[in-house]
Amino acid sequence: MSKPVIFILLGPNLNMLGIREPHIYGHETIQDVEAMCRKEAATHGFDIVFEQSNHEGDLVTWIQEALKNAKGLIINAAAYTHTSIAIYDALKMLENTVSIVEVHHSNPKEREPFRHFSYVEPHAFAHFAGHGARGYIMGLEALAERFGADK
Ligand code: CA2
Repeated sequence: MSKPVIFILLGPNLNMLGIREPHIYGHETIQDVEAMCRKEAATHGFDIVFEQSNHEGDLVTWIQEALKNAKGLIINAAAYTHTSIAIYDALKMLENTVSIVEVHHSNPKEREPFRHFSYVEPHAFAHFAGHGARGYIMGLEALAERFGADK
């Protein structure tokens, strides 16, 4: 039987992880994050698609692809979390089909007021914020637990 596919999508500026502002976003680079996710995914028998883009449309396209191919989707939409109706609409299409987890390295709710609202939040069954790169691992664990409960 084929392995469940999990999309892990990262939004704008997260390609700079580990290079700038490590006190906010942690010391791991995006390559480190991908390697951590691949290792964790393997322990749960998941295949992962790991993507980062600085462009809103790329994220929308990958969310649409997840509808065809994925069982779970972990998303850190970065600044688009707080602005993107396009991402809100795309995630809405996954409702009842793909399980969504929202991840943030920092905790946006404890930062500037403009970060307090999330267009991703209503679509996600689990949220991990303020745990740095470990948030993605927590997301994979949450998906594994959810799918285990499906059996
Ligand atoms: O805490 C998070 O993960 C955020 O999604 C990060 C976004 C921010 O707009 C959200 O409010 C919270 C910003 C991503 C910026 O990424 C950088 C990474 C390294 C260095 C500089 C920026």
